[in-house]
Amino acid sequence: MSKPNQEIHNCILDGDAGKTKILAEKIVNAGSNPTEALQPFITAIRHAGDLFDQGEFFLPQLLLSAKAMQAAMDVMFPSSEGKSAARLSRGTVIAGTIQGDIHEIGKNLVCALLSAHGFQVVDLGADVALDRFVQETEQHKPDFLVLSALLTTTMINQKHLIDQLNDKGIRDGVKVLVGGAPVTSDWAEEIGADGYAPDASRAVALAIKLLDA
Ligand code: B12
Repeated sequence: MSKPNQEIHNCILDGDAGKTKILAEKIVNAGSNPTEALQPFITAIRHAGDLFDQGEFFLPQLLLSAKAMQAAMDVMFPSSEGKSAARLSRGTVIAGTIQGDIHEIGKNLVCALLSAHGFQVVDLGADVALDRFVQETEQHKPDFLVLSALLTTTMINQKHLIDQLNDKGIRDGVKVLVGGAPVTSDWAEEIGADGYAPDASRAVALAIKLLDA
């Protein structure tokens, strides 16, 4: 691992949001592509998850690492609210992490990239109740629903939501994209989603492809 990447890794694992922010600012000021430059941060936060899994990291440490990760994202992908209103919207998106699940770093990244590519994104946040997704879909009729799940126990709520959209007769009016670490293309097919992508860049490519289809 090169030195700057090692520094990033250490800052995330130490949960040092202040230092992580400074590193992210340096990257932005150097004019690097933020999507590519974020990769070592993603590797580091996943490593924190592995350490947690192995019992070498406890929840408060994981939480600090997550805060440091979010600090980097805030610098590298500043909110594009307002900016997107000024330009032609490519399509409308309602996004959120599914009920029962508080992970939102990946979802935030997907939202940031969609927004950067001209989609108008309404981010409902994390642990979003299924009823809320249904209400927002009925009211705003978005082109896409972007549903994130990071827990094997909450993935099932992606299916429950699609079932509810079907019951309400509004499923055909919206394209449902699913993702998150435990989600696969097989799962997407099994629950009747319109698509799955393994990362934020491919989520954008998928949304563009589906709009053009
Ligand atoms: C950070 C983190 C946390 C943070 C979250 C902070 C936050 N604000 O988001 C905190 C500390 C709060 C946390 C809590 C918990 N966590 Co946690 N956490 C993680 C960790 C380390 C990283 C997740 C992350 O941010 N990854 C980086 C982002 C960039 O990647 P991503 O989320 O996968 O997103 C990318 C893609 O998946 C995709 N994507 C994401 N969403 C979508 C949506 C669509 C539509 C598309 C197309 C694509 C897409 O694009 C993203 C960008 O490229 C993972 C480990 C891991 N390997 O994933 C564990 C992990 C997910 N957590 C885990 C667990 C168990 C928990 C807790 C239950 C712990 C506990 N005992 O309380 C709680 C959850 C409580 C709850 N009800 O939700 C387990 C899950 C195990 C399982 N089988 O389900 C993991 C895998 C850790 C582990 N190895 O044990 N966690």
